[in-house]
Amino acid sequence: MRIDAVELAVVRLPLVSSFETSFGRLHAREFVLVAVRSGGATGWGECVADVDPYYSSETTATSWHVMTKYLVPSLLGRTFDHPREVAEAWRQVRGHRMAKAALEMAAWDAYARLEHRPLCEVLGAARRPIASGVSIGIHASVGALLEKVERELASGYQRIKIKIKPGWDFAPAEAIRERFGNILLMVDANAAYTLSDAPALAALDRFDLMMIEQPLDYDDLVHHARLQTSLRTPICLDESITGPRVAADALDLAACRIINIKPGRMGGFGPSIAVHDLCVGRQIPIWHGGMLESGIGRAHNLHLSTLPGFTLPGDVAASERYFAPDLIDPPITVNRDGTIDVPAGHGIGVEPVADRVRAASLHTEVFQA
Ligand code: OSB
Ligand code: MG
Repeated sequence: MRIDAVELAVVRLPLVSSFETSFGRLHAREFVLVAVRSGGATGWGECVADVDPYYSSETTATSWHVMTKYLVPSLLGRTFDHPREVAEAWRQVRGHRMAKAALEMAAWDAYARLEHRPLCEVLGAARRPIASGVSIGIHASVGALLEKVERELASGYQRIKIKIKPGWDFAPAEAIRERFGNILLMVDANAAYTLSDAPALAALDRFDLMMIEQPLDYDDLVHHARLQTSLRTPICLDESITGPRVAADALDLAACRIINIKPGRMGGFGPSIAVHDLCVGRQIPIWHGGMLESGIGRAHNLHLSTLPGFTLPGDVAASERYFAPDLIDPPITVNRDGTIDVPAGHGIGVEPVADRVRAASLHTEVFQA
């Protein structure tokens, strides 16, 4: 495939309801939408970096800067046999994995469309229904949280994840267990604790949580390993796992027992498949995380989730939980049994609605080979 042109747009989409984590409250997503043109096909990508450098050091502005100044110029006019070779073009650029992932994933979509195949097949798997859970933000009261959990369970979602932080952990977990019994339940701290909080985290053991996600700092494998020795609940790492080497280190150190894969966090599908394969080889359960993506990123996530190692429900929920309307039409919906269908068709199987992209765009730029 030859990269003929790349179009970038900074798109702003308000969220249906604000989303609060231990690092702040989000009211909208503002991200770089990528179109890679190759031989008459267009592949789409969505950069998961946020406006603020809280989940990750990358931001919408840094992703724009690195894409326009370094990554796009090194792709234009180049020919690749396969999208897994694309990352080779920017080997010199350190970090900026979310920026790289948006372009790499758009290249995979373009390639799959040129081959007239669904993306999941090109990734090495086959279409299957994807088990879906939901990620529920920090609420103003336990009562409001319980109402939200009730609505999500009624929609069919297979597991509930709640965001926690010091002071919002034991009481919400206890209340959910009391009210909803033996549902699949987990918590995500987004790095809000330190090792000195080990007793408060061990107190959560009695709730039989599936896992506690990223309790400690994003770059702190050693303390996670220490913490895991004092917890019965498995630790799952999210922020910490930036690629296959860190994943192997984390497993060697026993810093986690479960890994969350987000292709944006790791630099694209290439490194995500490598982490998937590593975890399958070591019998480590994995699941697909989410970054409040529009339907474009959501479709990418569903295709990757078809790989056989993704055995736990993912944060891959329906469009209507996030945006009204989504950038794509028809939206992604959840089935009564809490699964989501991988979009049919070639590539990711969905297209953004041009008028909606135009209306949501703050800034666009076209780069021709
Ligand atoms: O830690 O998994 C996370 C959203 C933004 C940034 C980080 C995270 C999240 C979520 C939401 O938990 C997942 C989703 O519903 O897309
Ligand atoms: Mg997380």
